[in-house]
Amino acid sequence: MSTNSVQEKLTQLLDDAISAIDAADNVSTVEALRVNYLGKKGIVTGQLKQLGSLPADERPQIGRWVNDAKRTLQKRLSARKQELESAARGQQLNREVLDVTLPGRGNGVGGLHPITRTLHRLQSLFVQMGFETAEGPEIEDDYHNFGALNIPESHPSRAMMDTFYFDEHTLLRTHTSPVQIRYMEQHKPPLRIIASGRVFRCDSDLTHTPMFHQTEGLMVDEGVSFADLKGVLVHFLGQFFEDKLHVRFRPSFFPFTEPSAEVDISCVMCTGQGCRVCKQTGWLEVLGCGMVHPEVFRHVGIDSEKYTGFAFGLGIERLAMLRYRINDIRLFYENDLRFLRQFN
Ligand code: 2NM
Repeated sequence: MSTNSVQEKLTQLLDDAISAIDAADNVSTVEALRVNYLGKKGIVTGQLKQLGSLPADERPQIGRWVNDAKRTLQKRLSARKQELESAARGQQLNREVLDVTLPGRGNGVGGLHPITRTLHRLQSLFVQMGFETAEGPEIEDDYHNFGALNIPESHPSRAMMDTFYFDEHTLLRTHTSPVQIRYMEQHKPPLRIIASGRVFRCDSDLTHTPMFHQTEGLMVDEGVSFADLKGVLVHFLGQFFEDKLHVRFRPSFFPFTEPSAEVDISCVMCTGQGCRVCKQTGWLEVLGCGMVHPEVFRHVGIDSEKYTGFAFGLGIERLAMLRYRINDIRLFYENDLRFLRQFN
């Protein structure tokens, strides 16, 4: 073979190799080409091995060409490998891009439940009038929930239908009055307390849930009269609802007070004109009250010849519904954030 044709063959080999290297689109293809051309059994390596069989005068020239070709391929291979590696790195960096100037997600700020807000508002108003707060157990005995309050065995509120019983004498309190009973058992007059908390009744519809919240108030001293009761409640209702509102006392009956009354306010929705909420009467019933029955005082060891007292009870849910204009009591307990966020 003439040196010319050897040179042509090498040039052709180099051209093919370079096109293949340039066309390689990943590092492992480049590596495969390196093995194919420059590896131990590679094409260029084969050419070098054949040098020995060439005539001695052609060997240096052809040897130089083959070595040149080998170096050219080495450079080309490592350049292409670097190109591909840096392109891959660039792509990875693009994928992992992190814009540190973006605003954070922020911490959601919680808020108090509308029932809690209503309770706090109510407590603050009574504390301003000198009342202290008292608490008691949610699981009660029938004596503190009924007997001490002069509620007879036959009273409808004792019926299985309304009361959750654990056993014959143990139940979930149906009102917060047992807190007042326990307080009077342990304290001597003068007394001025409110008791708030969960109460339970077996009842559920648009306006009733089996658990709801009540606040009851109690004031006992020498000379406490129905006028004191009216003064405290009219002041409280005016403060609580802010608007100018009318208050009326209607005679009523409770086993634990005598006389007893129910208290209405002029409708906060229609200001007394008559609407669906007040059933066209212009009035809304908001609480029950009365002068503590001597029989209740007898049970707790307070001398009813010396002391008189008034008591009242109201539902927190009902006050919250009127204040925030909510028409379904169940919204309070569904924990729908769209509802709850409106009170923040
Ligand atoms: C009401 C209405 C009227 C009341 C009475 C007492 C106690 F313990 F002093 F006798 N606590 N709460 C009372 C009075 C509750 O709720 C509508």
